[in-house]
Amino acid sequence: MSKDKINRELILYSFRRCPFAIRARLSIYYSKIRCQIREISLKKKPPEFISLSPKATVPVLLKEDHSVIDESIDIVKWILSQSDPNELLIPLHDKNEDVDYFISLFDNKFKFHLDRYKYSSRYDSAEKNKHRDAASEILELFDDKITDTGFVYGNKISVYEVCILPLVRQFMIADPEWFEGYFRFEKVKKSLKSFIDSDAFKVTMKKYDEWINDKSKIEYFP
Ligand SMILES: N[C@@H](CCC(=O)N[C@@H](CS)C(=O)NCC(=O)O)C(=O)O
Repeated sequence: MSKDKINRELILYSFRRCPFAIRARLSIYYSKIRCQIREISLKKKPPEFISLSPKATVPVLLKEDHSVIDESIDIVKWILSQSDPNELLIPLHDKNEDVDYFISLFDNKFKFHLDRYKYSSRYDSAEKNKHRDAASEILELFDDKITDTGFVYGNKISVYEVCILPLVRQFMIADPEWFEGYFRFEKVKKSLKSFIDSDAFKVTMKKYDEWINDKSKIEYFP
């Protein structure tokens, strides 16, 4: 590979509020690896971003060798395979755990109902509560997995919380009053609250100016 093809730094294309980008930033935070961050507009995606990954969804990680990872779960696994001081990936090595299946349940089925609940006016307003209840059924499975320690695996945060809680947060935000008053899965509620109160989350939600092109200011995360 020619020298000019090598980036000196990892570059993450991100969007602050996207739950998948939050997941990727959290894993970078926990890896203790620093990367360049480019906060982009989803309404006006930079051409460079689209050419790196034509499906054009955030997050996208551009590696030092110029290869691209454009699925959040793959960014989580890759960055933590480089450095995982908090051992977040441990459940992946436990043959009694099906981490990929459980997270994909949230990425697909849960996200499907979440979108139709949170953005019901774009879909079918009459079906809003039906989708809320279908998403709640999946959250019940998450609640069942949370142990007395308050965590899914062992007594600390793992890849489960990093990947799933950003999506649960979206569910809460769809109707905070309903969530506070009527959502009945207390372990999920508690887990979400301590996640939102954590330093990791605060750092992960830091605001950056929009990146437009190579002339924009270089920003770093964390
Ligand atoms: N499966 C993808 C999903 C990423 C995704 O859907 N991101 C949304 C934002 S939350 C996005 O970029 N949508 C494209 C758009 O809005 O144009 C992943 O996990 O990385």
